[in-house]
Amino acid sequence: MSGVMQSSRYPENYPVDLLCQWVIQLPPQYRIRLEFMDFELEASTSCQYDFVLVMDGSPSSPTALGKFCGNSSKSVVDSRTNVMTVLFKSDETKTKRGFQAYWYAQPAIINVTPSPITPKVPSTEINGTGEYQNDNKFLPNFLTDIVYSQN
Ligand SMILES: [Ca+2]
Repeated sequence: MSGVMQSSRYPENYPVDLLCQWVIQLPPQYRIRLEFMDFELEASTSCQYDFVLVMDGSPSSPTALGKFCGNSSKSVVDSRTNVMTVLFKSDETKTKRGFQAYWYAQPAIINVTPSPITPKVPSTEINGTGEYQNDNKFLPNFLTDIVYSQN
């Protein structure tokens, strides 16, 4: 799963007074990586005129991941959920080339609470010298801490 998004009329200058929104929603076991390949918006100190706002989650309950303008975009933005919303706004003056970005799905890394492991009682044997030895067949705990979800 992947796709490309770009500003209106790219690579020609984008129009004024624009408000565009892209919502990428993937199955829950995926996360979204957004990579900007080209980025040129009107620059302003706090990106209040023209900007790209990348948000985690749906438009109704978003969390900001980054707001970009000018020539300086963070080149890669990763979502924390399976939904990413990208907003592009331009004001009434000054336009630039705009942006082009590529997004693709990545499998989520899910932290699973490890289920309790019943300790095995080490079996013992008596060797030739009469000493006890463990057979050391315990599962290492860390193997259950991280599960890579695959589908
Ligand atoms: Ca502008």
